[in-house]
Amino acid sequence: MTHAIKTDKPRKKILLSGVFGPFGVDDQWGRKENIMELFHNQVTKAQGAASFRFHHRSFGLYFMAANLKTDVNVLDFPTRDRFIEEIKKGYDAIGISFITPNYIKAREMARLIREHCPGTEIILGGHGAAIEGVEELIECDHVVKGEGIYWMRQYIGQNLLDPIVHPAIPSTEMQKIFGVSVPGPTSSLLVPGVGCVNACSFCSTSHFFGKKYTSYLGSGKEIFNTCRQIADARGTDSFFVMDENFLKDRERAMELIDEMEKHNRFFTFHVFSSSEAITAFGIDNMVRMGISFAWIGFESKTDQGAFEKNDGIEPKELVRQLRDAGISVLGSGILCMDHHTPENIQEDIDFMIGIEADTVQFMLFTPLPVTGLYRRLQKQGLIKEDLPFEEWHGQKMLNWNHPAFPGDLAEQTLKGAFQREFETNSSTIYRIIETATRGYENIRRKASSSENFRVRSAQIKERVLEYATLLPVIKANAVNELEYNRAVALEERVVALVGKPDVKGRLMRVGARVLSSYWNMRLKFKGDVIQPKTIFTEFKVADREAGKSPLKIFEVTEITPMTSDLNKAAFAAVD
Ligand code: B12
Ligand code: SF4
Repeated sequence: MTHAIKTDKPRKKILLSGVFGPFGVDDQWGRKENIMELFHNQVTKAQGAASFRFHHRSFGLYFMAANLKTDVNVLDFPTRDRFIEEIKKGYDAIGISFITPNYIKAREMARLIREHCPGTEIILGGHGAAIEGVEELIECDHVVKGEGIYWMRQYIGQNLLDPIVHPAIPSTEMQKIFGVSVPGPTSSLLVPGVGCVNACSFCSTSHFFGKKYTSYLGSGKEIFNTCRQIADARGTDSFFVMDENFLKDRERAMELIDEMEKHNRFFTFHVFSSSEAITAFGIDNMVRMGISFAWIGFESKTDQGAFEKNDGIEPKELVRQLRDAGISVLGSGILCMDHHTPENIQEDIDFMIGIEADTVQFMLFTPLPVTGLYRRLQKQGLIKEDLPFEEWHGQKMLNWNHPAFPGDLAEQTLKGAFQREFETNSSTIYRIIETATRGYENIRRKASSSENFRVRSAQIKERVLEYATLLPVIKANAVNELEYNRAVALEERVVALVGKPDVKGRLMRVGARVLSSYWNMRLKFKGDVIQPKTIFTEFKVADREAGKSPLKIFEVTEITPMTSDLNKAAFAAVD
């Protein structure tokens, strides 16, 4: 079913598409747990109206499109009908990006392409491409198991060493809490690279990218220059960094701080990073870098030996120090690992609750194709080979036979963990305001030590003022008396710190109350499913040459040579 890559073809017209919606509903193509939202899917899902409701684009598609010198259209969040309409326009090749739980949608899309446009080549990419034997299971011409930009360049016959360009795109399309939109432009996306060298056995991204890191932005200077251009184009200095372990490359991170200090331009960042990388980098440096949010995998207390990254680290203390510095923490924990039983699992749930992060992600231990965990459980004959891939999303049932968690016990345990975390630690938004308040109380004392700390102190104060608008809404929607009392006390603390709200602040509070009442009605009568809007973007070579790109794209100033084996491996991924 597959053909070899040809590199000598003239320019091709290409469509890159994400899978079709609706998302997060039970139908023949998907499941209601498979929500197209990061927080509501797997983090704040138990928090009702207080849950964070954010939509993220399929970033990889825009990245590839921006880096190809050929006409590429990107179709994000289509409906099935919209996808059919688009493919009928005629393309030389259509790339489908999908993850494992969306396998059946990708298969249907490939079938539709063969039915409506038999001459079009089909390229499968994204994490779903790692499914064993996918080339036989889904109609296709190429399967890209790994990094996509260099593969696509080779596919269209483009020079692989052309500079990498970074598109200026928002990290989120919709960003609401209690039905209230977060004011101002949403943070911009920054993709410094893909993959992680730590290779934790369950980790899809590390294994998919060959347990290596492929950088697109290889130096702190490149990151700074890219940020500066994107920030000027989008009007926000805040970035969501899509990099599995951003602080792992300490040298690059330190150089970024130097560049910001040298140019007096102080961006802020939301990052993913592991405990050992954070500890090596240091919390003071995180403040200097402007990190306001860190996603950390603490995974498990009772199986610490399995995660070298957490060796010798005291999670609760690390979280306390980060929050004291105004850095919100998302702690991630895994449930239903091999050694868990209904009796001992509570110790890990209590551990994750006890670290007192701003928010917690609980995930079921889910072996996904290509990971070490998958291979181990496969050898042991434990993978549920007959469980449809739609169920392989880690938020309901286990995709492997765990003797201690039969039936729906895993699901019940997961639900209970989220609920207990919420009731014990209160809503995530309450905690984020508390972190900002704590951070400002502490960092302002260092404000006179350098220009960087002065700016960071002012930025954290801004956050306190902005988020505190939601305190009356938090009180009105408190999950229990504990949260109500905490919100009252925090409001007093905020007033003592930054003063009473001015007229604008008071009006914003009234507005937030009105919007949240409307939001509660919406949830009650219409349910909580929100579909992302279809986004269609044309990247035309002629437009780009005339400086009229639909999205501003920026050439990274220095080219990162394509030296890693991983990049080379990407080209060997067909046939
Ligand atoms: C952003 C994100 C989301 C967004 C989705 C946005 C969207 N529009 O699809 C949200 C938050 C909604 C989301 C939800 C879910 N996600 Co998600 N998500 C991510 C995340 C954090 C980043 C993806 C990203 O943009 N990376 C940066 C870009 C540049 O990389 P990339 O997408 O991998 O693309 C590169 C290559 O894969 C390749 N490529 C990708 N597509 C294509 C297509 C073609 C044609 C080609 C040639 C190449 C190619 O080229 C790109 C450049 O190198 C990843 C983890 C990660 N760090 O990657 C998880 C991840 C992709 N998600 C995952 C999962 C499981 C889910 C959920 C089921 C929730 C969950 N339980 O975790 C839901 C499913 C939602 C749904 N209905 O589909 C898994 C997939 C596992 C797997 N093996 O399939 C990942 C890997 C997380 C993990 N470690 O488990 N997710
Ligand atoms: S540290 Fe995080 S990103 Fe890196 S391999 Fe482990 S789980 Fe994956």
